[in-house]
Parts: sequence; C-alpha cells; structure tokens
Amino acid sequence: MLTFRQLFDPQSSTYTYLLGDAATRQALLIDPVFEQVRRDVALVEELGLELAWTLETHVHADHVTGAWLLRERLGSRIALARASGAQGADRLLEAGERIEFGKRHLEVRATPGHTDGCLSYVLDDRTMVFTGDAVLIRGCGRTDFQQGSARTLYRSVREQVFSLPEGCLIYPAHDYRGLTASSVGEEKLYNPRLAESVGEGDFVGYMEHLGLAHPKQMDAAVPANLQCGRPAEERARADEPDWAPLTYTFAGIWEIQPSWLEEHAREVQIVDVREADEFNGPLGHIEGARLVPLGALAARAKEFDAALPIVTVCRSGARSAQATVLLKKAGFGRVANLSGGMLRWRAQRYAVEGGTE
Ligand SMILES: N[C@@H](CCC(=O)N[C@@H](CS)C(=O)NCC(=O)O)C(=O)O
Ligand SMILES: [Fe+2]
Repeated sequence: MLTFRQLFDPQSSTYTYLLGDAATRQALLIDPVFEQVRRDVALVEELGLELAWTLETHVHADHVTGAWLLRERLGSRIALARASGAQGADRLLEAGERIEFGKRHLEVRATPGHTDGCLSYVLDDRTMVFTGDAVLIRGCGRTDFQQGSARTLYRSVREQVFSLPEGCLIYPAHDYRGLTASSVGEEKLYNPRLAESVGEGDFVGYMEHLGLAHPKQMDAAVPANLQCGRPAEERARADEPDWAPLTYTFAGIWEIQPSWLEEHAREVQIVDVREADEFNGPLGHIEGARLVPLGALAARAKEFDAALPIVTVCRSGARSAQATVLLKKAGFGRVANLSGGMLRWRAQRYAVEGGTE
C-alpha cells in the first residue's frame, strides 16, 4: 500500500509529492518548497510517517527548496543529481540508482535538457513517474537558461519517459493551469511540443520561440538551491512563534497543549468562545477565562489586550480553531487554539471553575 499526496504551492505553481510505504511508515517528499515546510511537516506528522528522504527533480529557478529545513526539523536526508553541482546533499544520485522507502522504491532516470541535473523518478511498479520539468502536462520545461538544451530534452523525454508503459501516470513539478496529472500514452499523443508526431527539429524550433519572462525569484532561488535550500539564519527563524511551544496543524491552525496552558495561564488571555449556558454548564470553564461567544468575537475583538497572547477555548477545539482565524484577521499576531478544548482539559484532570464531576 502506498500513501500518496499531491501538494501545491500557489506562488510558484509547484507540486510537491509525498510518498509513503504504509507498511513501514517510511516516506519521502519530492520537490518540497521552502515556504511550505510548516505545512509539509504537519502532514507528515499527522499521517504518522517518518520522512526518510527529500528528493529534488532539479535545481529549481523559481522557488527555494524546503530540503534543508526538513532535514533540520525531521532528520530527512537530502538527495539530488550529482550532475546538479549542488553542495550539502546527503546523497548524489546517478541514473539507475534506487531510492528505498520502506518496502517501496523509486528508480532514478536522468532526463537532462531543462537543466543538466534533471532527474525523473519512476515508482517501483511503473504506475507513476515524477518528471520534474522534463515533461509537463501538454508542455515541457523551458530550455533557455541553466544549461538548457532542447535537443537534449527531446532525447531524454523520448528515451526515458515515453519508453514507460502507456498507462504510467505523469506527475510534473509544475502546472500553471491547475491540471494535476497525465499519462505517458496521453502525452505521446497530445503533447503539442513532444507528441510522437513532432520531430526533433520541430521541437527545437518551438523551444526557441517560447518567449517566456525569466522566473521572478530566479536570482535568489538558484544560489539557495545550489546549497540545498540552506537558509540565512534570520530567514529560518522568521515568523516562528516564540511565546509558547505551539504546533501547526495541516488544517492551518496553531495549537497549544493543555499542560502548557495550565502552567502559563497568567501569561495569556484565555478566551472561551462557547455560549453562556455551556460556559456555566457541566464542563465548567478555565479559571480566568473570559466568555466571548464565537458569534460576538469579531465585534468584541477590540476588548482584548494586544500586548498579551490569546488562547482560545471551546468544547472540542473546533469553534475555537475558527476563533484563531477571526482574531488573526482582527490583527492579533499571537493566537493559539487549546488543543482538544474543554473535553481534553477535563479528560486530563485539569482544574475548572463551576462544572460537575
Ligand atoms: N512565471 C514563473 C516562471 C515560470 C517558468 O519559467 N517555469 C519554468 C519551470 S521552472 C518552465 O520551464 N516553464 C515552462 C512553460 O511555462 O512552458 C515565475 O516567475 O516563477
Ligand atoms: Fe524548473
């Protein structure tokens, strides 16, 4: 069994792929994006996976890789092509090698042309190929910078990708129109640049006249990616909340655990967003909590002290998660949701005011 997720970075239109072996929990990420590391860490942890590898399909020109940060946070190892010329990887890959994750593996194929170090990764049973920018859906990577060569790309695609079974699904590194996947058979027929009917000379002519502007982030992205996404110190720590040991969920919510709140209750404003009858009902409420029902929160946000962090609370942690979103919108930067709400607070036997045993 394979755990598979396709993740999207809207800023660079990059796809990141999570593949996990359900039996051993070993997983890898292909082409993680620096700005999405927090999201990816949350998903890996929520799915109970152990991140063994991050793989790059190439040295990207349009975004910085999340590989370095993921190695720091989850202990994953970084792999990319030896031909990429990048520094700081744990493994430099060549065609024909295998990357194991649990009982599954990917086969490494060299598909240069967009850059020298472009690799495609083929799943062990040949049902999926991750082509990077060698083959895009009804398109392909540009060949006008970073050692690009249309002739090389044409041969890579014909020999290394179009030789796979027709039903093999193609997962590219980008799509600019929201398309998510294709197949070898489909691209052989319908790719306007690379279909079987298109000759090498036609392809070269097509690629010479793409007329694309250079990626906006190129000047910063290429040097950073040649260091596997190693960040400048300040950039790595920027906007990580430091007022409490918060966890970030894949749903996009910052959470705090009951044990921390119990010890630090006086250092924060506790805002209980239930209705009055629940606040005064059998579950009771946390001492010092202020009752502001969710429906009144936006209108009453000005009552809160901007100098103190806010912890939101409700019965189960659902309404209070929404409350963190509303408070962020109202301009409060330091906000977290009490994980599990009053139900978990009571289950862990922390003190309440009011309520029944
Ligand atoms: N506008 C995008 C650049 C898009 C771009 O150049 N993408 C590269 C992949 S890194 C490409 O090969 N695109 C081929 C195409 O759009 O046909 C940005 O500023 O990031
Ligand atoms: Fe690219």
